[in-house]
Amino acid sequence: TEIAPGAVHLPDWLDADRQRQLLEACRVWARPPAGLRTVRTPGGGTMTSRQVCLGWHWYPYGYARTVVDGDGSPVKPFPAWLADLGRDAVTEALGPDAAATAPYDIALINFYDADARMGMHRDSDEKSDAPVVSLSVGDTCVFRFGNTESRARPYTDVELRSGDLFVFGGASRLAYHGVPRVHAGTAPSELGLTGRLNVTLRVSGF
Ligand code: MD5
Ligand code: FE
Repeated sequence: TEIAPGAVHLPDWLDADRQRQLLEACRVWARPPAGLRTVRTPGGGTMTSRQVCLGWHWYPYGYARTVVDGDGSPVKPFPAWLADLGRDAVTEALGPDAAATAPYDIALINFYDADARMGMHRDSDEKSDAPVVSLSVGDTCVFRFGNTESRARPYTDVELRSGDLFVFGGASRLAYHGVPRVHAGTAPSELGLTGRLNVTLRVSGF
């Protein structure tokens, strides 16, 4: 389903086995060093999702090769199979021309518990304008897709469920977006996950 130009939602894109595999990989990546951390913003705020990065480390607001705002460790490597997954996702959602970018080399992985939210923001710290690939596992959330002008209306609320793929390219790449709520207890029970996991794949352009 095209939600806006360049913004395509493919429900149930990862089958149960691939959701389990992605979750298991995230559990390993979450371990220290350079594991799951709480992100603090320059204004003194705290993000309510917790994050781990692969390839490049994101901090508010830039990228580094070490966990500059955490334990200082080198960032974990970005595996080749995630680059393949990113390219396959863009090919299916937007076609081969959109997928002909530099290889995917960043993963930002956010864990949301029942109370976590993500405020309206734009992803503008990457130098490449390649589409962002979003994969969801676990609890269903409300994803708010906004406009490129401001955090305010108009926006469209979409439910993202376990296994869903969302690709944000073209005119939607710099749209404001956020996660106003997570529906606790909606994860497929066989995953054994309390909360929501979102994996975003990006091209740095660095
Ligand atoms: C999430 N994560 O559901 C979302 C999915 C993040 C983040 O926002 O920064 O980790 S990715 C949503 C996204 C990325 C790039 C562009 C747009 C949406 N967009 O144009 O709406 O945890
Ligand atoms: Fe974002």
